[in-house]
Amino acid sequence: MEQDYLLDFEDYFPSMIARMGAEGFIGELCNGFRLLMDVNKGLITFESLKLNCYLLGLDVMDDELACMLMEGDLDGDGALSQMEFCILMFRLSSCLCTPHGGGGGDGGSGGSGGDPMLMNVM
Ligand SMILES: [Ca+2]
Repeated sequence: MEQDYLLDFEDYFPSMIARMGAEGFIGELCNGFRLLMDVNKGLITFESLKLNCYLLGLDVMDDELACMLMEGDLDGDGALSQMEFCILMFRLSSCLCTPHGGGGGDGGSGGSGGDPMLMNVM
C-alpha cells in the first residue's frame, strides 16, 4: 500500500489539492515526511532519504536525492525539516500544475535582435 502511495504521489498532487484543500494536503505531506525521515532526528537527511527510498523500493539516484535536499533545505543545515519538506512539495506540485512547468534553463536569450512584437509596434 505504502509503496503505491509513494509511487503515485506526484501523479495525484494536483487533484489531491483540489479535493481536500491545502490543509488536508499538508496532512498527506506529513505522512510522506514521516515515511522518509530519520526517526531519531525527526528530519529527512541524505542517509534517511536514501535508506527509506531503498526500503520503499524506489530507485532514486544519489544525485537526485542530493538535489532534492539542496532544493528544499532553506536554513542550510543539510537536512529537511517537516516545514521545509512541505514547502518543497508545494513548490514541486505548483510546477506540475502549470502547463509550462518551470523546466529548463535552455538559455537561448542571446537574440535581442528582431523581436516581432517590437517590429509591429514600430
Ligand atoms: Ca534544513
